[in-house]
Amino acid sequence: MTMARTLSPEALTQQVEAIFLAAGLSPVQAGPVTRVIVAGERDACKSHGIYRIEGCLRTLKQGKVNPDAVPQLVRDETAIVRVDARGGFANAAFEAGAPVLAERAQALGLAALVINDCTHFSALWPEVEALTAHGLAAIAMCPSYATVAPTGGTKALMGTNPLAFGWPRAAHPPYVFDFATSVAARGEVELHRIAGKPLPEGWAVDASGAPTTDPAAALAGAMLPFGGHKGSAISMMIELLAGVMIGDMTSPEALAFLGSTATAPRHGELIIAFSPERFAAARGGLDPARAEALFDAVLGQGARLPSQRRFAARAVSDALGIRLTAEEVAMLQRLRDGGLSAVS
Ligand code: NDP
Ligand code: PYC
Repeated sequence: MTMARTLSPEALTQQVEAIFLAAGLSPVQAGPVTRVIVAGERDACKSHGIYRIEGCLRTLKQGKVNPDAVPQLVRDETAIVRVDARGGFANAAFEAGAPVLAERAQALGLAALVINDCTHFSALWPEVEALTAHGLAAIAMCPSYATVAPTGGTKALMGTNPLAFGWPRAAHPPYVFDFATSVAARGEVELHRIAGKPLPEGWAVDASGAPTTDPAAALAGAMLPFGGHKGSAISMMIELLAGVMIGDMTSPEALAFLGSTATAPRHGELIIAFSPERFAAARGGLDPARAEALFDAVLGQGARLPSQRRFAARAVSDALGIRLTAEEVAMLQRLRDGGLSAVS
């Protein structure tokens, strides 16, 4: 019988990378994909942790991702850094472009990284967090595939379109938020379906447009935007900036291209980095204490900062290891032993 286990982040990294390499991902692709999945599991972000391995393998099995892609960086002296992911996962493309994005943002005050032609399944907080480590503020966004109805409508049009923001802090972990512009990530709906749990009300409508708490009916219907018309508009902004503007697929186009939501979506991503020092230079320079006063005021009311739960989970994982359920241990074993043939 398989038992629950606790693994160090390093041990889990080895296991996950071995699964991807054995399944045929090149080291260029397997390393960054493994890093983002293990970071999600370590930080208790279950909707983008090891549960995503099977979806990545399915995407590979169905030939929807290029396992050998070597991201191609196009660098000039402008503020726009471009990486052609060449049909590989976004994570390798981000790792290829991030150092140049950081250097450009520090030199120019702001710069953007455009990733084109990537397969995207992951959380965005690792990316904005990586940029805060360079002393930069950052915004990241991408479309997905059409699974979310606009407010007032009932048919899937936009994606769950994540939006992440990071702000660097000298003496604390950065201020980071990262959320789907749907009420929750689609991965959360999947996890409710797998656990046999109903959804909270207000998350989704079924295929006929009626409200539903049944995860399967929600997956066949449409999710709803967060915050009504406001989330709906932000989601559309992401379609425009990180789809139309960067010359890549919008969520309905990504769904039409793939034909289903069974594999990870193919589209682009936009990441914008800002140098707070450069912006503040003409106004007497940056005073980070003013940002800290805002954060303290939040905490002073008994509220918490976004990512506070995540950083606390990370501290526990780093000190005590990552706790995996018996089902999760069995899933890793099944994928390690069976490779692509273990994936439906
Ligand atoms: P959540 O609603 O779980 O969390 C959103 C953010 O809000 C987090 O930064 C979280 O911090 C913070 N937060 C939650 N509760 C509070 C609170 N009470 N006070 C202050 N802050 C709070 O995320 P979603 O389900 O919307 O998204 C999950 C992930 O899915 C994201 O990482 C996103 O990037 C990813 N995603 C990826 C997509 C893709 O196409 N690649 C598509 C859609 C989503 P904390 O983590 O500390 O709880
Ligand atoms: O959880 O909504 C989601 C999602 C879509 C693509 C990757 N994650």
